[in-house]
Order: sequence, then structure tokens, then C-alpha cells
Amino acid sequence: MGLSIGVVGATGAVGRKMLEILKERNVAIDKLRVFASARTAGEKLDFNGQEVTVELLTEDVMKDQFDYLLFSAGGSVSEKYAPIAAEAGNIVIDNSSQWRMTEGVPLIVPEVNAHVLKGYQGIIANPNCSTIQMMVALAPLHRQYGIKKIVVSTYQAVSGSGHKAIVELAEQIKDEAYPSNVYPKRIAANCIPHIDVFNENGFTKEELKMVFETQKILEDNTIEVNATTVRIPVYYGHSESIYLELKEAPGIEEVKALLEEAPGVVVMDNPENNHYPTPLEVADTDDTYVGRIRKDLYNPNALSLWVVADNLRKGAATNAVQIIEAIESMK
Ligand code: A2P
Ligand code: 11C
Repeated sequence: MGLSIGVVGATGAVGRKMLEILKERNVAIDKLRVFASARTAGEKLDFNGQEVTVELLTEDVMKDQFDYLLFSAGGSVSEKYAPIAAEAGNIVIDNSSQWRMTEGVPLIVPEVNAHVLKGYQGIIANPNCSTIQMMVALAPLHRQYGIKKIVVSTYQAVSGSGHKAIVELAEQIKDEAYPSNVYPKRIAANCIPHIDVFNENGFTKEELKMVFETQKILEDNTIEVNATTVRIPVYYGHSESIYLELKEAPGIEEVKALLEEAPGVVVMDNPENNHYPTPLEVADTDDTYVGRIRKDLYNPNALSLWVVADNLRKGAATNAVQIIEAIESMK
């Protein structure tokens, strides 16, 4: 028998991607229901050639029985409705940051820590997009050598801020006078070292997510993470420049071999032939791409890497659907 699945926030950028990926990955669905706000309730969405009517999200509908409810409607919606759905016995996979750091809520990148899900029922958190791709690439190295410190700078696509930001970039490219509504400064022909709000310690919330989510996923609070997150004028695909200090000196060929074997990783590393990943090339795929793998010139235990993935797919919707697949495969 197929699954009963609900998507909350199905009319949003990630919600629509979730529907696309459920279909693409042939998840066996018996019943699909989609939920959003009063703004779009009653509208029709296409799923696999069939029309599905958008239902208004209410406390009552969350008490219905689902095998899985995928949430991507923002933190306040998850805060209110995810516990009601979980209390009713449903498995919730939440793409917001609302429950990620709550003790007892698994924070899952299936390639890395799906084992945590065995027998679990309740709210499961999908990590931040920048954290997910970093974990897919670094977990195999952590297992082999132990990570001491990560210094990461990100180059993040505007789609991470939703549909309005995609429009803002496209319009500003055409029209120099188009105002900046989503971002504090013009994004076209620019880069902005400011994602989410600033904390009093000088880091942004996006940067601190990369610190604490990494420690939770790798189950090691001693790992030091220093992140600088930057918005750049790219539509899809986040890129990351990562400097990594390990507990042991890695062999560069061994590192490449480990990454080549790692699930979800594609090594693109032949720089003489311009073979390294860029967001334009990897957008619309589900893997995490790693290139520019090199040893530090000074510290024998340190490495640098360049990591790129599609933020709406592996960074959000694909990861959520892979969580369903991981749980189903354990049954
Ligand atoms: P709606 O389209 O009805 O506003 P995005 O991240 O692209 O902005 O999408 C946000 C998603 O979350 C949309 O599907 C939006 O629905 C949904 N959403 C936002 N607020 C609520 C709410 N209070 N109740 C239900 N869905 C909501
Ligand atoms: C961005 N990473 O690119 C953000 C979007 O915590 O899920 C996702 C925010 C989150 O702006």
C-alpha cells in the first residue's frame, strides 16, 4: 500500500519543489494533500498530471492521519502546527529552523545520520541548506580523521530567500533603479555579507546555524566552526569555500578516494581542465559537488575544498524526501 503524505506550504518555492521531487523519485503515494494559507486555499496544484486542491491549514486537519507531513511554511507555522500533527501520531519533516536545535528532535542529513531515525516518531528537522551540503562533503572526512576546526565562507543564491528575491535580482539586472526590498543593499552586480539577522556576537543567525547544526549532526560539540555567509547574484545553488583542520594529517589521494566513495558526493576536481563545480552547472541536480581539493601550505593537518549544491533541492526538498525514503527503507 502507498503512503499518505501532506505538504504544508505547498504553494511556496520549497513546497512546490517538494511536490516535484516526490513525483520525480517515484515515492509510492496513495493520498496526497496540500495545505497553505487563506491566500491560496482553493487553488489547484498539479501533481503528476492530476489536480490537487490547496486546503486551508487548520489545527483540525493536522489531527488527520498521515504517514508523513512535510512542512515548509516558515518557523511560526511549524511552531504552532507541527506539535499538533506529531501529537496526533504523524511524522513531521520540518524544513524551518523552528525545531532544529530542540533536544530530542533529530536533525537529519540522510547520508550522514539516518541511523538516528530508527523507530522514531514525531518531528524531524531538515537542516539549513548551507549546513546540509557541508555535512554531505565533510562527514566522511570527520569519520576518517576527526574534524577539529572548520572555517567556511559561503556564496549563497538568492533563491534561498524565496521567490521575491529571485524577482528582485532579475529586475535589478534589467533596471538600475529597481529598489532593494528583500536585501539591505542592491544584489545585482554585488555581494552582501549579511544573511539573516545579526547576533550580538557579530555573527549572523545563518552563520550560527552552520555552527550549531554541524555540531548536532556530527554529534561532536568540540568541533569549532567559523562561518561568514554571503549572498551573491546567483539564482540557484550555494557554493562554499571550506578550510578544514583535522586531528590527523590526511593524504590528498586518500581524501579524494573517500569523497569519491561517499554517498551523495560527486568529485569534480581536475582544475587544469577547468573541472570544478559551479552553481550554474550543478543547479537542478541532487548531489553535492566537491572540487579544488588541496592541502594547506603550512599546516599538514589542514585542507581546503570547494563545495556546491542546489539549495532548493539537496538543501531543502530533496533532503526532506530522502528522509522519507530512509525511514521507509528501515521498515
Ligand atoms: P500561501 O501561498 O497561501 O501564502 P515561500 O517560502 O515561497 O514564501 O512560501 C511560503 C509557504 O508557506 C506558502 O505555501 C504559503 O502559503 C505558506 N504559508 C505562509 N503562512 C502560512 C500560514 N499562516 N498558514 C498556512 N500556510 C502558510
Ligand atoms: C538562505 N539558508 O539561503 C537560507 C535559507 O534556516 O532553513 C534557509 C533558511 C533556513 O537564505
